[in-house]
Amino acid sequence: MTEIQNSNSELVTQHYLGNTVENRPMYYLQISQPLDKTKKIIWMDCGIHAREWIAPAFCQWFVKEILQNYKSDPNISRFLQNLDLYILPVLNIDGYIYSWEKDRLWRKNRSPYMNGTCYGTDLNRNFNSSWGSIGVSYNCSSIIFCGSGPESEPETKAVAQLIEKKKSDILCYLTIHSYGQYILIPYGSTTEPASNSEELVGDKNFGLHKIIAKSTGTDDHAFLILNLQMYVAEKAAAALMQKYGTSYEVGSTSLILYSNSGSSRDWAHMIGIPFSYTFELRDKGTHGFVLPPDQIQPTCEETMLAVTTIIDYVDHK
Ligand code: ING
Ligand code: ZN
Repeated sequence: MTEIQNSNSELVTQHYLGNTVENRPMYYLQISQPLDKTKKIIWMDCGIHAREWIAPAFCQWFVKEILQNYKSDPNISRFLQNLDLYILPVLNIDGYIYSWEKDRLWRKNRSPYMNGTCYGTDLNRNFNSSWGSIGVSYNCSSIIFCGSGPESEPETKAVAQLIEKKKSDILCYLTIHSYGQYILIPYGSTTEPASNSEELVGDKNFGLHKIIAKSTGTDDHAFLILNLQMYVAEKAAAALMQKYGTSYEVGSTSLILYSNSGSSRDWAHMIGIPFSYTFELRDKGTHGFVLPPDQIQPTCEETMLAVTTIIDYVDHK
């Protein structure tokens, strides 16, 4: 990350975020052009779950693509005029390293519990969104252990503090996982539609992608709000499919999969970030977390189309 910053200093700044349980420093990259103007923010984190290796690979690919093409690609240069990109390539660094060195299928972070007799909190159950209520375990040996309280883990806290501080500028929160080929919208913790965001009111006359007005909170608006996040996700899935024919399913987490609480996606939307998505990258279970190397690049290429589609729509605000 330091190398990327040093060789692209007109565009990239590396920022410290906090330390992991095992005291490794966490950094994110800010991509801004020009560097000194305040703009709206797109946040993307990868690797909250250790074994989902294709996710950090995608964050790296994304940064590489932006740096390589921001001058020549009119699309990228246009959205960079209005938006800054904040990229956290590996959220769960300790777990990621553990999955390389000790246990390929490790998921959680590496915090010791019960006097070091069990390890790891599921960081995607540790956020302060209906924490501990559904789709979690209080047993520290479970892979969905939610921790001792909301934000009990330093990795969660580091991310939550930054997002909280910047939330009025963040238009879109993206969190990248594998696997299953889904684009998931809030909420995971309730089947109620995500309808609490004023900024998401769409107008049918503008084809639902223009964000034009403040919500009056009527049911009619709620309908439009729900469908705007869906609409953008559908566009993203369609763009992704153009590349290699890979098909993605789009929907609310609790409706199309299963319920969970304490996810970063739910939390980000709950604190007011208008667009919040979880990506579940390839595949659909043939190889699962152990995606063969020859699928890394095609997965990154197609996902790039989905993510830039979302950024484009959000930018049309
Ligand atoms: N999936 C996410 C998880 O934390 C999720 C997101 C939640 C998907 C609930 C479906 C239902 O479980 C993975 N793969 O980590
Ligand atoms: Zn995951």
